Amino acid sequence: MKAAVLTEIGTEELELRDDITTVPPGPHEVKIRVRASGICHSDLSAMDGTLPALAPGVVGHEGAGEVVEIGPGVEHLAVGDHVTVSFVPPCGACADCLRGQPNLCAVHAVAAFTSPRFRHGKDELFGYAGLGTFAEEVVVPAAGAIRVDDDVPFEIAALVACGVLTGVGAVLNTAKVEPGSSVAIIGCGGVGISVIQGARIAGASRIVAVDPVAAKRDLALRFGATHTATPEELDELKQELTQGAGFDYAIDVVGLSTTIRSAWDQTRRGGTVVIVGAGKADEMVSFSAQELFLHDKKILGSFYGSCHVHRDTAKMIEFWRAGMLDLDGMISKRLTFDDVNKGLDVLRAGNHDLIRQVVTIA
Ligand code: CXF
Ligand code: ZN
Repeated sequence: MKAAVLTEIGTEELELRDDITTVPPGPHEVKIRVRASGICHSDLSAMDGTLPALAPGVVGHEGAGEVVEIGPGVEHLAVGDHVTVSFVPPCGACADCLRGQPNLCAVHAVAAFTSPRFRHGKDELFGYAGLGTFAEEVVVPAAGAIRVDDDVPFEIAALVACGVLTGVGAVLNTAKVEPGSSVAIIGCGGVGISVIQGARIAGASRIVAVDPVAAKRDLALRFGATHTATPEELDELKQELTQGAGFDYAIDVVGLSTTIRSAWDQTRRGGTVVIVGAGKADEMVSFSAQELFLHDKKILGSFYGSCHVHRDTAKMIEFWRAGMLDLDGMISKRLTFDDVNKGLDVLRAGNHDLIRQVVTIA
């Protein structure tokens, strides 16, 4: 089958091969025919070493498709089911799952991340984040295949699997934004736009979209932002909208020390700073000991939108059906498998007006 292979960390171009196979589905695993996969910034971060990844491997982690084979012991899925795939399949029984934080479940995620999922002749390949959705088929833990209704287009379902759960989840689950509040969002890519939509769903009255790229600020307005600013203009807007006090919430969707520090600076005393951006392991951010206690701000990390993936995938689809979440509008471009590298290049360039590029696979 076809698969886009990262031969080595640091390589910019994926090798498009047509002679890759998956491992066979083992107990409690399923094989999925991938139909669509979003190109997420974390795929680039895997390729350039910003986020941990193993090579050689197949990249892609925001996908949806159809169940084609069921391993022993799988009861809740059948061949033909439409599913999204999750990079954190909740085991349902570990301490994280039991305390209600299934987004932190390491049981399947670590195993899937570190054990080969594909083969090329005698060589074994990993699947990025335990997935590898830039391939015609993937084998995943059954707990990480999330059923969606047959009428949901695969492209729409794919977006939910990473960016939408991460962004909308950060607002509803992590920050628990209250109606009438003010929210600043720093970074307006696919996840940032999802945060903006989440803020609108939560009933925020002022939604400030911050991005250096004019085209992205314009897009943000279409998805619910009430105001926009470049990073340089943000202080003045804070002054104008909050009399200098700061926003109730500031959400970083970039993951740089400068943007995280800016999120802190833009938040009012007693407000909430949320870190969604997937930053580097050695990128350090400074806060003074005094400001940390004096300002009574809450700093919340948000991994995978603090989501309960089964509950919240269904919830995102309901928001979409109700016209509350514009997912169709987030798909800026449909690419074929052969254009995966082009899509990655466009995302790498950064100064574009695309929200999500979706690769339609088969
Ligand atoms: C990432 C986080 C690290 C594993 C892959 C997915 N999140 C969003 O892209
Ligand atoms: Zn992602």
